[in-house]
Amino acid sequence: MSDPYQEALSQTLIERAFRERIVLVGVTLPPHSDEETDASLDELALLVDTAGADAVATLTQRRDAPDPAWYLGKGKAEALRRICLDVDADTVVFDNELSPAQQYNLEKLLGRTALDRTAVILDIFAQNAHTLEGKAQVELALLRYRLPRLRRGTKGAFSQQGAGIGTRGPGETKLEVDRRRITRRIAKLEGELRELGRTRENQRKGRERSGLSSVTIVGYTNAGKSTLLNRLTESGVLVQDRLFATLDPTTRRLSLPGGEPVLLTDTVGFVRRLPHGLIEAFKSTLEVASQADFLVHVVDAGAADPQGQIEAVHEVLDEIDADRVPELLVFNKADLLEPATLAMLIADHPGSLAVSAVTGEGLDALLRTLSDRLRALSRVVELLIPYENGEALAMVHREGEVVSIGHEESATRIRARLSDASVGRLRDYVCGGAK
Ligand SMILES: Nc1nc2c(ncn2[C@@H]2O[C@H](COP(=O)(O)OP(=O)(O)OP(=O)(O)O)[C@@H](O)[C@H]2O)c(=O)[nH]1
Ligand SMILES: [Mg+2]
Repeated sequence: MSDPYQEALSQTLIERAFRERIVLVGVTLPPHSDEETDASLDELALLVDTAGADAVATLTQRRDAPDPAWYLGKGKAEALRRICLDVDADTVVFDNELSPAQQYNLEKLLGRTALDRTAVILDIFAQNAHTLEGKAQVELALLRYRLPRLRRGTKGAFSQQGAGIGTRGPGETKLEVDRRRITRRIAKLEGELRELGRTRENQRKGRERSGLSSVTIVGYTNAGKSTLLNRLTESGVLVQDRLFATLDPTTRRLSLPGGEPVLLTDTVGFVRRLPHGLIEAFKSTLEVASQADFLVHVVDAGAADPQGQIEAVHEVLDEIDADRVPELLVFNKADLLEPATLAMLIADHPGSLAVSAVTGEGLDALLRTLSDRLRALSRVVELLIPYENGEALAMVHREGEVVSIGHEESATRIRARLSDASVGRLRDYVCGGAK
C-alpha cells in the first residue's frame, strides 16, 4: 500500500538530493559594515533557494579592495577550497561581482563552478520569463553576461555542464557556439526587442488617448504587488512566496471612489543591486514605471529592513528615470505586524499608508488617497473651444473636472482641472498659449 505521506516525503528527499549545494561568499569592502554583508548574504541565500539550490556554508572576509586574481586573499581562497571539499559543494556563489578573470581563476583553483549574485538573479529570471518579450529580454541579458566569459578550450561559459544555476535558460545551447554567433544573436534580439518596444509604445499611446491616468505598482520583490493588484481588480496574477514571481507587466482597469477609472499595472519587482545589464535589457518592461502618472510603492512592512528595501527601490527608480513620477508609499502585510511597529514606520514616512492586501484592511483609504493625489496632480487651465469643436469640449468633460463654463459669441470659455496629459491633447485651445 502506498502511503501518501511517505511518498511526499521521499519525493522531497529526492528533490533535495538533486539540489545543487552552494557555498556563499561575501567580502566586506569599505564603506560597508559586516552587518550589511551578513544581511546581503541572507538575501543571497534566499535568491539561491529561489533558483532551486541550497546554501550549505558561508565564508566572509573583510578587505580594503578585491584581490585581482581571486577576489579573496590567497589564504582565504585556499580556505574556501577546503570548505568546498568538506561540505561537498558543487558551486560557490559570491555576493560581490566577479570579473571574468576572477571567475576563471576561482574555478581553476576550486575545481568547481564559481558564480556571482548577478548570475543567480539572471538564472531566476530565466526560469520565470514566460512571454515572448520577457524571454527575449532575459536571453539578451544572459548573453551579454556570458559573452565576455566565453573561454577558449571550454565548451560553455562555465566549467560545469548540465543543469544548475548559471546553465539554465534561453541561450543555453548558444553557449556551444562561437563569439561571432552570439554577437549576431545579441544584435537580432536587440532588433526584436526594439520591434516589441514599438508595439508597447503604440499600446501606451492608445491608453493615453483613452485619457485614463496610469498608476504603476512598484516595489521590492515579494512585497505583495501582485496580491494588491489581484485584490483591487479581482485579477488572477500569479502570487507566490518566491522572489521575482512576476516578470511581465499586467494592466487592469480600476475604478476609484470618485468613479474615475485608472489603469493599474503590476510589474517586475526590484532587489538590492539589481544587475545593471538586466535593467538595461528590461528597459521596455520598466517603462511602465517611468511613464506612469503615479507610482504606488509597495513595501513589505514585515521585512527585516524595510528602509533598506525602500532605498534599493529608489535606486532602481532613479536608474530608469522614474524618480520624477510622484509616488505613494504603502506599507503592506500590516496583518503581520504589531500596531506600534506599524505606527512607527508610518510616522517615519509622512503621507504613507498601512494596508494588508490579504485581509483588505486599509485598502479603502488607499483608494481614496490615490484618488485625491491624482486629482491634486492636475491643474486648472482655461480653454477657449470653438462651438464647432464639440469633441474637444466632450474631452474636457470626460478627462477633467469643470470649474466654470461660459458661452461667448463663437466659443465656449471653460476652466477645468486637467492632468498634464489632457492639457497636452487640448493644447490648441489653451488660453495664453500654454503647452
Ligand atoms: N500576510 C500577508 N502576506 C501577504 C500580503 N500581501 C502579500 N502577501 C504574501 O507575500 C508573498 C508575495 O506576494 P506577491 O503578491 O507574489 O508579491 P510580489 O511583490 O508580486 O512579488 P514578485 O512578483 O515576486 O516580485 C505571497 O506569499 C503573498 O501571499 C499581506 O498583506 N499579508
Ligand atoms: Mg508579483
